[in-house]
Amino acid sequence: MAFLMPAGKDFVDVLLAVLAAGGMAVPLSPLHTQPELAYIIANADPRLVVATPELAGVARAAAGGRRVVEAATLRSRGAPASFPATPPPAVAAAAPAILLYTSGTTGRPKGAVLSHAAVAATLASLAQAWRWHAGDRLLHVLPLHHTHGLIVALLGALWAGAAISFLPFDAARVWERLSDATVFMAVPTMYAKLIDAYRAAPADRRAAWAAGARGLRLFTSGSAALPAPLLHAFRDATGHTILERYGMTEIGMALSNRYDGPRVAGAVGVPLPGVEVDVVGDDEQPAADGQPGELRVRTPQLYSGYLGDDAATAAALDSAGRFRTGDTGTRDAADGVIRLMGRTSVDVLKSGGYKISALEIENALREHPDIADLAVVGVPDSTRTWGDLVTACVVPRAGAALTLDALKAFARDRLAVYKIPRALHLLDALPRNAMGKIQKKQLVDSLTAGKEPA
Ligand code: MLC
Ligand code: AMP
Repeated sequence: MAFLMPAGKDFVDVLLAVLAAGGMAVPLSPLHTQPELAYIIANADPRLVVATPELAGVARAAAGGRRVVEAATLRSRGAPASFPATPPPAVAAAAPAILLYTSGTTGRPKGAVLSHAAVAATLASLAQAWRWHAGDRLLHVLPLHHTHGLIVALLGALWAGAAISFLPFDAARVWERLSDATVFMAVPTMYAKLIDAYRAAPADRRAAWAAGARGLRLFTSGSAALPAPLLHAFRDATGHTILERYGMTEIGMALSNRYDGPRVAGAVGVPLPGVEVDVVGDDEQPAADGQPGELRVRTPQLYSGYLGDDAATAAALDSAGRFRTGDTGTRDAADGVIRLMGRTSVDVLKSGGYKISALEIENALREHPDIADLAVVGVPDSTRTWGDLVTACVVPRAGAALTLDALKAFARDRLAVYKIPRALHLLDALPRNAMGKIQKKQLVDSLTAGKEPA
C-alpha cells in the first residue's frame, strides 16, 4: 500500500497498520512532482493509495486509475474499542515490509524491497549501539521517504518505545525545540544550517539555544559526509560531538562511530553489531590498511532485492555475496575506523543528503527545446552546506538563449526541489573521449577549480 501523507501521527498509524497487517508499505513524498509520483506508483503497483485530504488530488492524478482513499475515511470506518480487534496475521520474517525508492546509476529510481527481518536487524543493531530507551524523546526533522528518516529515526525511536515530535526542518525552530529532546538525527546540511542560524543569532538567544542543546544525550549525522569543521563548530556551540554513521537504503546501517567515543572527525566509525565491512581493492583483494578500496558489506540488514529487476539485484552482489556499495574508503590500521573518500560513479550525487541520479535529471531536462546536449554533474558546494550542487552543463541549440531561471522553471514541474539544477554552464561542446563518452570527471574538476569547462 502506498501513502502520501505529511509527517505526523496519522503517518505513523498508517505505516504501522500496513506492517502489522503484513502489507508492503510504500511511503510517497509530498516533495515529489506528479511525474515522479506517477512513476513510483506505476512501478510499485500498490492495491491502494492512501492520502490526506490536501494531497488526495495529487495522489489521484498520479495513481493511474488505482484506488485512492483519504486517510480520514479509514479512521471513520471506526477503529475498534480495543486495538487490534483480532490478532494481526502472523507475518513471515522474510516477507516484504517496506519499499523505498533509491536513485543510482540508472535513470529511474529503483524500488528496494526491505523485509521485516532486515528492518528489525537495523533497529536491533542501532538500539544496542546507540542505547535507545523508552525514556528517549526524538525531535524528528527528516523526510519520511528514505531510510534515514523512516527507519533509523522514526522506527528506531518506536522500537525502543521512545516518544517522537515531528517538526518540518527550520533551523531556528529546531534550536528552540531541542530543549524538549534527548536525541536528534540529521543530515550534514541541517547541521550546517543550524550553525549558520546560531552564528546569526544575538548572544542571549545563542546562550539559550546552547543550553537547550546541552540536555540531549545524542546527536547523530549520516546520509552524507559531515565536514570536520562543522563537527568542530557544533562541538564549540553545544559541547556535543556529533556521532557520524554510514548506511545505505539497500544495506541498512553499516558503520558508526562509537557511542562511548572516541568519535573521530571525518570518519564513519566501525561496523555496527552484526555487520561485516570489507575494503576491497581494484584487484578484488582486501585492500591493505590505509589503502583505498570499495566498501563491501555482509549484513542481516540486507534488502531482498530491487522490485522487478533481478539483473540489477544480482549485479549488486560480488562473487562472495557481499553488497557492492559503490563507496570508496580506507580502514585505519590503528583503530579499525573507516574513512570515506567518495563514490565510484560520477553519476551518483548527494545533495542535501539526498542521493540523486545525474541521468534522471538529464533525461528530464533533455526535453527542453533549447537543449541540444547536456551533462549533469555534482560540483562540491564551496560553502560546505549542500554537499554536491546539481550543475547542468548544456550545449544550447543554435540561437537559443537559455538561462538558469528558465531551466529551473522547466525542471520544477518534473523534478523534486532537491534535484533542480543550481548552476548552468553553457558550452560549445561537451568533452568526450575517443569512444564518445562524456568526460564528466573533467567537467567536475574544472568547475571545482572555478574554471569554465573548455
Ligand atoms: C533545496 N535548496 C537547495 C537544495 N534543496 N539548494 C541547493 N541544493 C539543494 N539540494 C534550496 C531551495 O531551492 C530553496 O532556495 C532553499 O534551498 C530552501 O529550500 P527548502 O526545500 O525549504 O530547503 P530546506 O527545507 O532547507 O532543505 C534542506 C534539507 C533537505 C536539508 C532540510 O534537503 C532535507 O530534508 N534533506 C534530508 C535528505 C535525507 O533525509 N536523506 C536521507 C537519505 S537515506 P530558495 O532560493 O528558493 O530559497 C540515506 C541513507 C543513510 O542516505 O545513510 O542515511
Ligand atoms: P541512499 O542510497 O540514499 O541510502 O544513500 C546511501 C549513500 O549515502 C551511501 O552509499 C553513501 O554514499 C552516502 N552516505 C551515507 N552515510 C554517509 C556518511 N556518513 N558519509 C558519507 N556518505 C554517506
